[in-house]
Amino acid sequence: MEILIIGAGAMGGLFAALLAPLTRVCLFTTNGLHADTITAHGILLTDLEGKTSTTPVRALTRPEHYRTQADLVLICTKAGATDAAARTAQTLLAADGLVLTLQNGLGNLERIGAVVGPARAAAGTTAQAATLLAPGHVRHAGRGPTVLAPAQGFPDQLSRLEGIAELFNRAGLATSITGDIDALLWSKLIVNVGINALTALLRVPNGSLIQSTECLGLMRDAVEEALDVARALGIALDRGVQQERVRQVCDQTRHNHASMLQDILRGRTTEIDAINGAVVAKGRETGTPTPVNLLLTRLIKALEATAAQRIATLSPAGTPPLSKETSCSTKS
Ligand code: KPL
Repeated sequence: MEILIIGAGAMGGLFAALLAPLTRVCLFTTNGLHADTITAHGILLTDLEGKTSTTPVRALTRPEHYRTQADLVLICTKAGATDAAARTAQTLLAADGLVLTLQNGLGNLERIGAVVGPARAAAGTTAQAATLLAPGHVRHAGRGPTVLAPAQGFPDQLSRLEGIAELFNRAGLATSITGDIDALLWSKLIVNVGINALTALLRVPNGSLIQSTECLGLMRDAVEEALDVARALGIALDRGVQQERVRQVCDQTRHNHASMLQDILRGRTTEIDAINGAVVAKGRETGTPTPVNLLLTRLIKALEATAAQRIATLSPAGTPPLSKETSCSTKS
């Protein structure tokens, strides 16, 4: 199987390093430094036991340098790069090939399907945890299940997904298949709704969210709203099970810095629109109130907008006096 992985971040790098010994794998990234480092030195993987190994993988930054056609395009980019990744996939995918998104958030599958054709786009979720330590250097931070699902209305994708799942399993990526794509994507969304924005705003690891009643309450409220929206859309998810799952993920990934926190710390645009913002948008469509998710979305957008002015520490001379332009006066 000829696999093209788009996105050379932590997850793209992990899948590439584990799949490349079994089949032909090429990485596509728009980041020249990442591509050059991977082409020159391969992917350096620090495994769960702390041992390192290097896997040779070809990396490209330009679609025209891919001289073959992919049977599978795996999209592992941030949600903000989905449209560009779908356009790249469209030019490099074999006629009978499949694009599989493993991205966070809602809307990726639809956007990819709009470019490559809905019959050629499927989705999955993964609970593998990985951190990008440096260009081409990935730390495998935790094992978790990967689940794949055919897109609604395209059950014939199933046989190809079975072949992909078999390959992933041989690579040590425990993978199964479900027929319920909505429940799959929403139950992953709900985890991200509860954890990502709050950890980014509070600048804490995932585990901190379950250590105070204040955090637990905010997390529960955001998740409860997302469950209201899922119910309004006819997606059957058990409230108790979902709430408990978010709590468990916080516990199991207690030292992890969620991807949105990492984006904020790197001054990057986050996936807020595809996560809490998507809950707000679907809430509007279904007439379901989502005030907590709206506030979280607005706060993250405000964080993004003020990244350059962030105050990290109190200046040694103390707080500077307000200048005339910045001081506020109240006139009666
Ligand atoms: O998917 C994640 C993310 O960081 O995006 C979780 C599950 C919250 C793990 O950190």
